[in-house]
Amino acid sequence: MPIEQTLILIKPDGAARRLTGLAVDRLDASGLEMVAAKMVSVSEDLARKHYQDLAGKPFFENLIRYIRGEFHGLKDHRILALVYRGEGAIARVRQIAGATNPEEAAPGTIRGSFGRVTTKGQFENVIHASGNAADAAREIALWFKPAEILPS
Ligand code: IDP
Ligand code: MG
Repeated sequence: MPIEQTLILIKPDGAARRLTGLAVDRLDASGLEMVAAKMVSVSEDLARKHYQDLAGKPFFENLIRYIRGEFHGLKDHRILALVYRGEGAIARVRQIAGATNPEEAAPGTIRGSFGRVTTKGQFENVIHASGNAADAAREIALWFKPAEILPS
């Protein structure tokens, strides 16, 4: 298994429901290493770049509002961004996170335990985790400067 880095965001529903510590606890328990962390004010531009591959999906505009905390009253649109590093980190964090749709996420995963689909159909799935190596590289470069990530 190669050493990988992956981007994690604690989404606004996770922050609002005080699940940040719990998510970090599960990530730490995996043995992967936290190598970057900061609070980020999510601009419209950053949100759209982060989710650029989903532009055109019917849920896209709500997704941009969601990640900016507009449904959860986040002050200054701030969310916690993290980079974890370790063997097979991308797939392992995806497994800890669970499936995209919280109703389909396995019990015991973060999304399976704590996510929900609102009555309006909005997925509230607590965390973002990079989907593959290409996404991870692009997303980490988007959210972090190289100097903000601990060297290996
Ligand atoms: P992922 O977060 O598991 O990688 P993606 O397909 O990359 O899933 O979608 C990014 C985010 O867009 C999801 O985490 C979720 O917040 C939202 N999303 C994806 N599919 C749907 C949908 O069918 N309805 C509502 N929101 C969705
Ligand atoms: Mg994705």
